[in-house]
Amino acid sequence: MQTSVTTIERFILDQEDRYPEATGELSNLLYDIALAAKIIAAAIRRAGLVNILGKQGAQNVQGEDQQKLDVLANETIKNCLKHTGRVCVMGSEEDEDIIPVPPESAVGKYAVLFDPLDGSSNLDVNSAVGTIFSIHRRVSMEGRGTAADVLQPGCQQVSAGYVMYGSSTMLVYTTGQGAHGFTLDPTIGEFLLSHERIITPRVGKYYSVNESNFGRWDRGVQAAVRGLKGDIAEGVPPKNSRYIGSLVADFHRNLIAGGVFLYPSDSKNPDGKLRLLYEASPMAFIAEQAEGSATDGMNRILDIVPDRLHQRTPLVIGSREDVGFVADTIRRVSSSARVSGGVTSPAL
Ligand code: P6P
Repeated sequence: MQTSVTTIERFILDQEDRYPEATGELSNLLYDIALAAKIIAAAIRRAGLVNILGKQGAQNVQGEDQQKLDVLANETIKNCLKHTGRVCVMGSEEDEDIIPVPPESAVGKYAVLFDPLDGSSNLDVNSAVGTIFSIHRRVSMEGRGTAADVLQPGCQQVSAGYVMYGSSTMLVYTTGQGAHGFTLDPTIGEFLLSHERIITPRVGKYYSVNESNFGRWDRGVQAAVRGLKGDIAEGVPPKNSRYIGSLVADFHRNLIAGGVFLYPSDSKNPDGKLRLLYEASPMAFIAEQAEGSATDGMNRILDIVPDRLHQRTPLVIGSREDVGFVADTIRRVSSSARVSGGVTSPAL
């Protein structure tokens, strides 16, 4: 039980003190993001009362119906970051192109990518939604940031995190010194340390996947999911199914309790549905910092070199041994198909 009271600001400063060369810019950038999270949380908490639920009446770059809160969250994050002088460029799920820093603002050394409100289709049914962010150090030498500053592999992230707007509002982040969770105390408007150095169980209780896609998966994925629930001899001890349809909520439950989340590629989404830069990569950084792991089914997410801002990827993430089981099963089925000259395409 946490007894001492540590705000996220104090925690970030204490972590920064370990690096004499730290300038404080990253710490201040994390404060900026925490501020945006408080503003978004307040809007979500009263959304049902001020007619802010529902569709914006427009579609985002992904072709998805924008919720009013999607737009609010996106604008809030941009407005909290663009004038600080800590950012050189931003990328958002809601914006087709990279977002330059306004000409009147100073330019900083960080590139920030974010999914401002992931799972927002759950808002109208009061289910958990989240914000996901990823921070890179710029690679361009001067001036306004460029696409190169955001198109970096996940292993180059300097920080990543998410905010879960659930029964309580939690912010979980890492700067490569472990994954740490803070719970918002709305009575004082502070994120307080509640989960220091999160370690996810090596074997999880849950598996999380949208099984309605089963017929569209290749045979390796089908075998892996059947193995996770104990349907096949080569399986693992059967796990319980939990799937909310909100990446942040499904990931957070599995991070704390142990489990594996899968969004595989399928015949409808051949590259997977989730986005690499502002969903898979930041969550993979956190998972690995919590002694878990994250792959695209076979390969480490953090090693993938992106070439497009909204690039998608299959994702298998969570408890290390469960993620490994999925990869081993996919390899086993693929190799036996090669030997028999069979196919691994969807069985149906
Ligand atoms: P499906 C939400 O739209 C999202 O991007 C993730 O938060 C979530 O994990 C996934 O899509 C759910 O997708 O196809 O199962 O509804």
